[in-house]
Amino acid sequence: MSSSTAQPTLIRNGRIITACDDYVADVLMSHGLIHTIGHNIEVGPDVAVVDATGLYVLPGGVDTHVHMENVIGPTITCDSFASGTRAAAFGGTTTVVDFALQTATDSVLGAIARAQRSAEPQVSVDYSFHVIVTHVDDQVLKDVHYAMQHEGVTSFKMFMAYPGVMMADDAAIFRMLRQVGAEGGMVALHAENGTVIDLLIKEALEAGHTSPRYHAMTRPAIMEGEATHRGIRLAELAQAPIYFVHVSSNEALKHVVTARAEGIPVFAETCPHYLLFDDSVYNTDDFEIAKYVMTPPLRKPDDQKHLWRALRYDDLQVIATDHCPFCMKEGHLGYRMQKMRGKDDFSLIPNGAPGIETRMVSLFDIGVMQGKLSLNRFVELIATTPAKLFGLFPKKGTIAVGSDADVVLFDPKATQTIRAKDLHSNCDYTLLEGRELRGRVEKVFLRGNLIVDGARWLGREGMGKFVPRGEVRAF
Ligand code: DUC
Ligand code: ZN
Ligand code: ZN
Repeated sequence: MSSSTAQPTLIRNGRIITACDDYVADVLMSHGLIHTIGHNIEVGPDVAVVDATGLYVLPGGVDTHVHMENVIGPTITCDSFASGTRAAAFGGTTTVVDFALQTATDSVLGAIARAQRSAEPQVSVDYSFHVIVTHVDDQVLKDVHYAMQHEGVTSFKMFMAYPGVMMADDAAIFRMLRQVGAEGGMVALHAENGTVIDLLIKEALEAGHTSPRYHAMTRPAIMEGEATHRGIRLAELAQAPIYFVHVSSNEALKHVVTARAEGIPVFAETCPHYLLFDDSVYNTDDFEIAKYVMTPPLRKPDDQKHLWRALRYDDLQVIATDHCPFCMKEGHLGYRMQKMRGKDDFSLIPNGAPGIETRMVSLFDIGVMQGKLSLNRFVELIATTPAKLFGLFPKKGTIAVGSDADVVLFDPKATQTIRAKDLHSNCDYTLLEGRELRGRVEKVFLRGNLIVDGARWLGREGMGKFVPRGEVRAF
């Protein structure tokens, strides 16, 4: 099944919601693209017709922060590109941007090639990569130039945390910002003061504090704030746009807000878990809370209040999942020593949690249904702006004539109870176990191909296409 062989399909009478539109119309999809939008479109018998009365017609979600088969320290995220992208599709996401890791022995271009080899035969939604750059020299900058000009990879992630593993120093980050910004791309930063955090971890362990709650206590929000401020100043000097991944706290956010008010092109995402949960989950020594060991950790209810405000008023522009799944159960699907690796030492728990399949529905429930986000803003945050910031728009992220026919039919009246056993990730838990949510993804089209139909999987491994990306569209 390829985009050109998908049967033309007419979606009849749905309520089309984009970042700026809200109206009832028909959508004709043909040759993988949105062909026509109008009223009472007439079609012949060769066109499949889907009645979408009472349903929302949304652009396929764009999730620009996911980790499939990512080697993180001594372990690997438990979703393959196959399981992770299938889960994405069931959650209404039709484009993902994963990561290609530059290792000490690998070049930037080698990292892209390696990630491509793993992803290509397996993915069932469209995809791209940010390259994680861990060291910078003249050759790396040449490769970055080549990747941007010839490989359609226009974003790069760098870490201010994890010294000795992923952390890049300020000069390296500055060099990348200067070059990538000048060429129209984006540097995404993980902002935490890594060396101070490592000291706090060492001191906690020396004091005999081994339980997962110390993960949160050794990664204080003020160190997220410090690094965010430093990253902004580096971007300002480099005259480059900058994007902060997984903003969790007001300590970080307040620097983003100030910088934006000063006219500095600073952009930022938060993730559903920072809106759904707070740090009260860490008030126990039970190892079960290793489920919530992600970086940054969950913060206070007051931080959530600030995140919601920023989402409404555009100080945060994206909600991405940071889907970074590790199993709790030893041996689940053959995965050994994932979260259990840190049973006696919280610093060994791999950092991350699943979430790729529940982003759209959980944000519809806690955002739209609870009156915190308009429908248009919801679409903007999960599809349109991530597509713009990472060079995918208008091919992805909206419903418009000529855009890819990536379309979700969403039932706003349905309810569902989330259970890990019903989800499609390899992960053996969901943070939302037992939670009742309003809204449900009913059908998902990828370039006009129906890949999800209720509980039925109609997609195919390898049908996802690599999407060469263009320049950042920040304004
Ligand atoms: N940062 C991420 O973005 N993902 C997983 C772990 C981390 O520290
Ligand atoms: Zn990170
Ligand atoms: Zn991540």
